[in-house]
Amino acid sequence: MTKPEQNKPIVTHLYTADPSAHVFEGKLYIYPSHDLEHDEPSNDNGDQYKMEDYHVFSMEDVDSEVVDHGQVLHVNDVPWASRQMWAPDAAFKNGKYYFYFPARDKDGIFRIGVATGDRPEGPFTPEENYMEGSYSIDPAVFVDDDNRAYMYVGGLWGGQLEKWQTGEYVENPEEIPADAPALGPIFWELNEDMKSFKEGTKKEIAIVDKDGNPILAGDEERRFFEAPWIHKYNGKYYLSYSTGNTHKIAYAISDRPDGPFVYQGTILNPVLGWTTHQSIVEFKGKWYLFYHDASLSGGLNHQRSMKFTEITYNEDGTIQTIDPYPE
Ligand code: FUB
Repeated sequence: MTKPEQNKPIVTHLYTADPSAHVFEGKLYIYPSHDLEHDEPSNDNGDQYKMEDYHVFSMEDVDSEVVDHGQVLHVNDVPWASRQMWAPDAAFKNGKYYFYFPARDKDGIFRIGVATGDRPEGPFTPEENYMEGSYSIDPAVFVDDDNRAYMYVGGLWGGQLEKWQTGEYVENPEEIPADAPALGPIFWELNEDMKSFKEGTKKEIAIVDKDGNPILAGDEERRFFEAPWIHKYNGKYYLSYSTGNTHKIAYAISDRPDGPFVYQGTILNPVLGWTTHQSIVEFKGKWYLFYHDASLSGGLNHQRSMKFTEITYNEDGTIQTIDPYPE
């Protein structure tokens, strides 16, 4: 057990990444990826992220011990999955907890799976098949104030999002021109069962600038790459995401859960390590950013550690940019 400190790894006995934090039953629950230790080479396809299972963590308060609830799901428990259990999320609705996770199916295509449990810390029982129609990575599920639930997914490169532009999987798609709109995350409303998509709700989320023009594919400082996350603040929907190869956590705001979202700026400056991935949660009247970096492993991209820090809103609802390494 570890006592957490802001901007420091909060778990040191395992490598953890992509933390999705939620408040359930008055406690903070964190659903991260579990990075494995190995020294195989890295590539742009993300083959170095070879994760096989998930642990769930909880905190009674931001300065109380982080409890590891142990392994809640292993790839061998999931009939349709073959490898690479990447960034997960969880949701609560109608008395049940749902654990969402991406993994490659037996054909090597990333899909989104769901597992159900009665407790936030699991155990979770996976469905036989992946969610019908699902693809790509980094599921984030947002249950709105009116109890409607939405899923956002997507990641470029290893996350395969660009392979689905035609609606079908294309192994070697044409490169998207730099002056074309960037790909956005994919949105669906979930059915009441929380395991399937509501027909006719699928949509690519648009991220636009303040004049309403789409952020372009060549605008790598601002365009969506992976790690979509939605939170709601003062009635507005905030979409945060990683810009990937420019290593920022950026955000955009909308009046609607399905956008368009207007780009605002950077929440988190680049961290040590190639990837960056966040969640944002309100807990006991304060707002926190959960994120990861590779400092505990001395900079190994695939051996990351989750951290958190408080975030500050300006009066106009914008978020102050965070330096991950304050003096
Ligand atoms: O952890 C594997 C992948 O790295 C995640 O799915 C991405 O968001 C990136 O953090």
